[in-house]
Amino acid sequence: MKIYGSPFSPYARKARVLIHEKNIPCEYVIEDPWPAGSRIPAMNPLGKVPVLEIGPDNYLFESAHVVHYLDHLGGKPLPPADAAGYWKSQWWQALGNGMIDASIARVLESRRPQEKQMPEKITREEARIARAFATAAGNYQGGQYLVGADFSLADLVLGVAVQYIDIRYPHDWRGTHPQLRQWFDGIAARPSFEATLPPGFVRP
Ligand SMILES: N[C@@H](CCC(=O)N[C@@H](CS)C(=O)NCC(=O)O)C(=O)O
Repeated sequence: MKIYGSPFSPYARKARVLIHEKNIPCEYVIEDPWPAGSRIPAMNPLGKVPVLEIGPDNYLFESAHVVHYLDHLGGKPLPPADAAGYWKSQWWQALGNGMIDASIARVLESRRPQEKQMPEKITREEARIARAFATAAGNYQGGQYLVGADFSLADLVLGVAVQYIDIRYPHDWRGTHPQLRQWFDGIAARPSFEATLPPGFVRP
């Protein structure tokens, strides 16, 4: 099995963190989706990473789908197993995925030539991110993990989202939501997070 991704992609990083957490035998292949000669569109018609190669000419794409597949390999998905916990975890994952989408949209807009940028688009994405942080802080109940007593996909997805914001949109969310910092520091220190950091990034 192979996972195709790029080192800064938070979508690919979700899969890479999970592969590390579950010790899944899977080769990491760095492939940039942006250049004209990229191999990604041949594997994923949408032209985006991550792509998971699960067999000859057999590819999965869309990070949520890839994460779901990896989590169910071997029949032992991460907890929580109970329905209430499962849906709570899904809620956190939706929040984290939305934060990633907003952060990417903000970055892409800010990389356009100055004269083509829409400041209101950047402001809108930043407002989305600020509301998501406030919602996360309001729903966090303390403790090491977001749902139940174990590391779950809720921690994985929100952790990747928050760290991507540290990388691409550094701002003082810790000052506004100090309780979230307590949770995040524990997640960011996990070997799976450390091992998948983009090159050159040093945790604040
Ligand atoms: N919804 C997709 C988004 C993936 C995505 O946008 N990946 C970015 C890298 S961070 C990409 O490959 N972009 C290339 C492009 O938009 O052409 C997912 O969750 O997998």
